[in-house]
Amino acid sequence: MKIAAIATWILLVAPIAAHAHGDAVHKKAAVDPAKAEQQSFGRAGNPKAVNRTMTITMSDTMRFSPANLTIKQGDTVRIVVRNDGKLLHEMVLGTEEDLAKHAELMRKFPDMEHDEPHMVHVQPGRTEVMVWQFNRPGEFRFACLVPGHYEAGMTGTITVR
Ligand SMILES: [Cu+2]
Repeated sequence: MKIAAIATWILLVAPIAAHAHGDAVHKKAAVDPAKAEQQSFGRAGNPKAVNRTMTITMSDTMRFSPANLTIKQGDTVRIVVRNDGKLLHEMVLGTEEDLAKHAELMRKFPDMEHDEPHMVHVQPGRTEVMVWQFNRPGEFRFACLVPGHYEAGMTGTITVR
């Protein structure tokens, strides 16, 4: 079961991650919104269509602030993610199930690198931005998947309605 999950990860996600690494992390805005992959929790947003900006801070107490977001369905949100800590943190959007699986992989492969439109890795003292369109209603999550952080409770909720 676990091996199958890893095999699935390697087959489906690794090529995408490798491809994404061809671009610099800071080029997230270069995602063509028309070709953005639809996820259950939304899709990469068009930076020109942003109608809301939110700032989320991350700290070494393993918390996001704010940790609970409510978003109107259809909004394209510029999410400004600031790392106030001294450790690397990241913000990854997803469903609870996606994030739990991903966290498990990160524990097994701590050096695994990945970059996709629904995540930002933020060095200490830095700020990164992602643009996401929440075009599907539901209850979603975000989390920091640096090994140990998710387990320490570094998660938040997103309600889209
Ligand atoms: Cu973290």
